[in-house]
Parts: sequence; C-alpha cells; structure tokens
Amino acid sequence: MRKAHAFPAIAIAAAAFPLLTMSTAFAHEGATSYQADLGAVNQSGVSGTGMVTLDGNTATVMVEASGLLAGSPHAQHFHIGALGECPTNDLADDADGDGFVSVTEAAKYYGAIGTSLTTTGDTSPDSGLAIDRFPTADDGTISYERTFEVTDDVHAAFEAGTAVLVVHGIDKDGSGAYDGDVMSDLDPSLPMEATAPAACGALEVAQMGATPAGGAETGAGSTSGTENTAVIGVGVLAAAGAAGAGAIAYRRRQAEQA
Ligand SMILES: [Cu+2]
Repeated sequence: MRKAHAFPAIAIAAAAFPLLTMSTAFAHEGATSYQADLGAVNQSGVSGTGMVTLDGNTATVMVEASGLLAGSPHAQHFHIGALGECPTNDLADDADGDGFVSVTEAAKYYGAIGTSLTTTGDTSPDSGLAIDRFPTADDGTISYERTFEVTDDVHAAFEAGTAVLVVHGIDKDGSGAYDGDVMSDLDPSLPMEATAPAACGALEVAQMGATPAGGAETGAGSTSGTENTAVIGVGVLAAAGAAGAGAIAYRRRQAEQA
C-alpha cells in the first residue's frame, strides 16, 4: 500500500519541477573517475596506470609509468575522436615498415590530441610537443599529478569511451637517448624515438567511481583560476591544429641547448 502512494507522489514532483530534480540529481552525482591500464606500444616495455577524475570539466589527472627511457622527457596526452583503442605491442600497425608504430599509424585507434598533460601552463593540443613542460623520467619512471580544466570535446570523449591516455618517447635502439635515422612523422627535425608512442591505455569508468551518494568531494576543486582562463583562452586556437607551435617551441629549446 505504501508503495502505491509513494510512486505517484515522486512522479508528480518530478513532473512539476523537472529542472529542480535534474539539478539536484547532478549535484549529488559527484565526480566520475576513469582508469587506464597502460600497456606497451613499440615493444617499449613500459607499463603503468592513469587515473582521471572528472568533476564537470575539472580534471584531476594522475599518471604512473615505469620502464621509460630515463633522463628524457615524455610527452603525454589524452587522445580523442577515434575508436578509443590502442595499437598492439607488436609492429602489426607499422604500415610504412620503418620499424615504428608512429603517431600517424596509431591515430586510427586513438585519434588526435585532445589534452596535453603538461606539468605547467597550457594543456591544449598546442602544447603537444612542448617537451620542456612534460615529465622527465629521471629513473625511468614518471609520477604525474595535476588538476586543470579540460575542454567540452575532451569531456565528451570520456563519456563516449573514446578518450585514450598515451605516453610517448621510446629508446628503440637502446642508445640511452632519442636518436636514430628515422625521423618523426610529427616533426622531421625530431627523431622518431622522441614522439613514437611508448604506452597506451583506454580510459574507462573506474568501478570506484560509481557515484558516491554524499557527493562530499564535489566542489572541492583546487584549480588555479588564472590557469583555467589561459587554457580556455587558447582553446579556440587549439582547434586549428597548431601542433607546429609545439614543434617550434621544441626546436627553439634545442637551439638554446646547442
Ligand atoms: Cu599523444
């Protein structure tokens, strides 16, 4: 008997105040956590884990990876807009037979750069090759954590299951540095080793992310307001695919070191 009364009462309330009902539900939904198990690409031997908590467009990102080329920076991104998958660890996708699964050859699985997981400043695709702002694997491991704003298209990719975490930079010839005769498909002034994917993992909803009822963690964001403004400001430019800007920054840095 009680149920027979209770259900119509809820239905009436929802019909009368749909916006109120929706916003209340959203406020209690809390953040959603995603996890990526990083597997090796290009037989890099790299493994790791990525964790991303999205609260609206505020992303708290953690990346732990090991087996990387020590002492070298490793570009890392959210890639979006394709299948939400990774190339296999063998060279089955090395279409041009140069010995590497390049970013171009892997893009059919994981798409283009949506977010650059830099340590400071801009996180747009503009910074895709801003090597001086990516983690350096001092002992072959990286431990990255940062909170910042992602764009709507990146958020949508997470929800659609097409966001992929990719860490770049391999030492295929074991020389201890990014070098070799094969040059990058992204920037012919860079060795392929510097940009080829080293590890990849699809970002999937984590079991622990199942909507905490209390929502105690919502609204506790610790992002920098000025930084957010900067990221949003360059978002428009990012759509123009200005990967060249990052390359230019990299070349400039190389020139300074030379
Ligand atoms: Cu990438």
